[in-house]
Amino acid sequence: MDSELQHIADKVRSGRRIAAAEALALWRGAPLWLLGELADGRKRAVSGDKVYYNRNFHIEPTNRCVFNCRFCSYRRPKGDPEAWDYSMEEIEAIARAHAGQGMTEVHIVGGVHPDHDLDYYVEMIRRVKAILPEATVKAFTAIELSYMIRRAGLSLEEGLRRLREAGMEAIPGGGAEIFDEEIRARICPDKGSTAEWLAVHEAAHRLGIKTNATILYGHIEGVEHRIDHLDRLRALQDRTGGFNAFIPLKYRNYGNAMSEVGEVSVIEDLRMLAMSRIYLDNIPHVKAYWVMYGKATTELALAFGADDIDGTIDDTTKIYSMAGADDRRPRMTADEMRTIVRHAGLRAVERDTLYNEL
Ligand code: V47
Repeated sequence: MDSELQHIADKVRSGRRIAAAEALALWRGAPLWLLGELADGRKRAVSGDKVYYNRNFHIEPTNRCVFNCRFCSYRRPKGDPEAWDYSMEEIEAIARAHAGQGMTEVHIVGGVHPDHDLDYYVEMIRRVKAILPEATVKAFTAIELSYMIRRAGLSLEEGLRRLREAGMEAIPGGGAEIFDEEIRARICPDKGSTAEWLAVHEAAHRLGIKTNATILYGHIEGVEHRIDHLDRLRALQDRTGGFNAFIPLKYRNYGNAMSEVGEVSVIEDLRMLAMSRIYLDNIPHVKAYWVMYGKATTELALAFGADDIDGTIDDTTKIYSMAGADDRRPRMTADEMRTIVRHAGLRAVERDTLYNEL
């Protein structure tokens, strides 16, 4: 191994922060086993031999959306046979179908609907929370939030406060895609901007609302854009400390306007996961979202820095099945999740949304 790589590896092993240029050198020069060793070391320093999972389900109120992201396989225009737009009663019925089953989290995200206002979303959260008072509502991507709050003519803080009063206790990491403005303009030209995404999370953190972060990788971006994305998250986390988890999302190419772009390999997935753990020294959890990787790759991911595999899902999200994920009806029991963790030689721990151990 050359001396530059050796020096960077030693820095990571001793828990020191690496710079963006060092991360690029590591990415370009390090074999997979080295990234795995370094990421596993960082993971163990944070969470030992634990791997977290939770009991959750999703509500996706609509796949109509004012934005038209080229990577999205999910959006449908009004009137399309595959478009859905649930009424408040249908949303309540989904919540009711999951009551009394030990669910600790309801994850609500969907398209950015053209007609609904902030009051509608406040009411939605209130009704879901009334049915599942024991579950944490983790709701709306920063893009949805920015749109609904701006439309209401409120500041981000005012809007987030209203949603929190209704029962929104955490914010998921979607909508981040890729922060580099040029690449973002090519894959989702009309979507809410990088600055908007970061501003919503910063405002939430100021109010004490914990959030997650994602990256959409493996399309037309380069490694330097991935590192830049991680770097902007690390800088925000230095200021606020409000991110709980980072979730690298692999671009899937089925049924969207960028289908000619291939999908990256499992090796690339593991390198991305490891680099996320190594670079994000201030975000405690790195999630291998099993719905996106599939179960086999999720097991592998646990040797590359991930300490979380997300939840039971119960076939309630279509984002990935519509984009080509192997699992068309994603669902796992808590026992299956524990088995995956055991296969990786680690210890499964059930958590709630805020990583309290249950
Ligand atoms: O923002 C959309 C991604 C995200 C595709 O916070 C695609 O705990 C790949 O953010 N190929 C939404 N990805 C999902 C998400 C998420 C999932 C699980 C847990 C959490 C959390 C957050 O899905 C979107 C976008 O980046 N996405 N289309 C696609 N074709």
